[in-house]
Amino acid sequence: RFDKKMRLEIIEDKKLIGGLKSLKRLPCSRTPIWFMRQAGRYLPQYQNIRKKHDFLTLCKNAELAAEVTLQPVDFFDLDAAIIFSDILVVPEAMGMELNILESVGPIFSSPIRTRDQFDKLNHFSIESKLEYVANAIRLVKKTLNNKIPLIGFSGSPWTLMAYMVEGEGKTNFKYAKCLLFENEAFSHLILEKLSKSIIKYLSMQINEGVNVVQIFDTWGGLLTREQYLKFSLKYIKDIVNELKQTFPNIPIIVFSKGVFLFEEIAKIGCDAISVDWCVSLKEVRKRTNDSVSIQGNLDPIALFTSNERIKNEVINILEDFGKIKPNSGHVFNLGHGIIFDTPIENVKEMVRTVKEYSQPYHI
Ligand code: 1CP
Repeated sequence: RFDKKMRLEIIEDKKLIGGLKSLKRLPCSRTPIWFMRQAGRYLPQYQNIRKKHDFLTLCKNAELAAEVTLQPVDFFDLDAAIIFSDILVVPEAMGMELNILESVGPIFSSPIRTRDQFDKLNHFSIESKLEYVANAIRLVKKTLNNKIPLIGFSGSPWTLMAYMVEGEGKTNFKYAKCLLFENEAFSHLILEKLSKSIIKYLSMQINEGVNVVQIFDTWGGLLTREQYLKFSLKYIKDIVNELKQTFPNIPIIVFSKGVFLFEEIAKIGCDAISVDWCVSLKEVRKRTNDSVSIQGNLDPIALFTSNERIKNEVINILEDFGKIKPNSGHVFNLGHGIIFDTPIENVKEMVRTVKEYSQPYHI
């Protein structure tokens, strides 16, 4: 006998589209594929639009953001769309001036180094500032018509703090890391406030229709084990707990790049762990005991090699994960974002190989 909530969950599961089944560790006919930064500069279609508008304009214009979101989905026939935006729109909405410079990457002109600077930020109502993301989500959802899931996302509190304190990405994050070493109380205050904003932001995305959320903890791997648990994973866990209370059916993917504490991550209640190419999927699977789905993990550089090599590397990853038993799940992905000059023919080869060769791994 099932109670009402369980019955609803089962009905929900019946309606699930491919990629969502994998994230929920339900049987599916082949391994789904989508990839980090699938919308972007390696696509000529994106370049065409980007020539006319700068990056933040693209993010803030719902029609353009929706169009760019759908470009890779249509072109490669992918199993999920990822809403076009950036993790840094959250600090931008809090009042930090953001510039995304060609070849340099994102820069905040006035990084946060003091309590006074931090207090001046907007810690409330960032949802209204980020309404453009809601508008883009609504547009994309309409076009997708529930054929494939839409993935929403946010940076983790630590990764956003790293950019906010440092001011830019291409560094060793010495200001941000020194703050963790030297002023724990202030660090926790920042992380606490960011967590609250992220919960609101992701809740808004889910209410607008995203089917999955991913938390990008790109800079988790810069921390010691103890720091990672205390300053990064703790806050990701708070976010997961809070979201699960309101949205128990929305899968949550956690990507802590360069962090190998898979047992600890699997325990926070997320549905999937995204991993980079430095680990074996078999090992991650064994260590997490199939309690989460696993996303990964082709090295984006592999996409600069020959078609034959790409095919071999993709098959190696499918083989490394092994047979998908009931209660296990694999989503094929890159181990990090696709590189801006990746040849699109090679991306096609990766997608084709996953679709053609993954079926026998599903019983
Ligand atoms: O298709 C998709 O995946 C959606 C688009 C997306 C996502 C998920 C973009 C567009 N950015 C992100 C996430 C993001 N942004 C992360 C987490 C994932 C990861 O580690 O790659 C991070 C760390 C950022 C920060 C950021 N924004 C960078 C990283 C490099 C650095 O120097 O720190 C860069 C280059 C940006 C700008 C950006 N964001 C997205 C695009 C397409 C671009 C390039 C802008 C352009 O068109 O010139």
